[in-house]
Amino acid sequence: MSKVFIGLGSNVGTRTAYLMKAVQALSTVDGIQLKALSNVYETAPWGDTDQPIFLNAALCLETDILPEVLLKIAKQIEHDIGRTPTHRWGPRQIDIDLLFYGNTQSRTETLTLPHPEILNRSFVLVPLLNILMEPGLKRSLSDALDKLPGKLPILNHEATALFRSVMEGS
Ligand code: PH2
Ligand code: MG
Ligand code: MG
Repeated sequence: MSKVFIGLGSNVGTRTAYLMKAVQALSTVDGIQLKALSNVYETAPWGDTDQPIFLNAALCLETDILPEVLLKIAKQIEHDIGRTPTHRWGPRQIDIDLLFYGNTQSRTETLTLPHPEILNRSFVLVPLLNILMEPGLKRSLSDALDKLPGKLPILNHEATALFRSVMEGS
């Protein structure tokens, strides 16, 4: 089994509900076991800054499903939840990104692992640091976070409680 870390984001509509739907959908895929859910944060839009504030979170799962297949599953879930296409870095109902897939390092046309932008984005680093257990990696990600400019993600208590309730009874 590989340990996989996934980043979630939403900045359109019922943001918390979209994040929860993504967790629900991923965790009910055959061969996926949900292991951990991060807190949920309000984050300033990055890239295209002229768009609504995001909610971002991260999760950890275990699976034997291969990375490219998992990516397809994630894209299908985005579609099923109702993601409508916009421009690059534009607003979205739900974004499901593969951050780490075990220790896999790979680069294909569709997928780069680990995700190439992890160290540049506080909206990825902060939730990821919530659920990462590996001390060496935690330290390098914290160091990267310390060097980033801009506002830090802000914990959203209400969204976090709702989001984490998806794991109860599973
Ligand atoms: N996703 C993007 C572009 N910009 N900004 C924040 N704060 N959070 C995101 O998830 C995000 C973004 C493209 O994936
Ligand atoms: Mg993304
Ligand atoms: Mg994406």
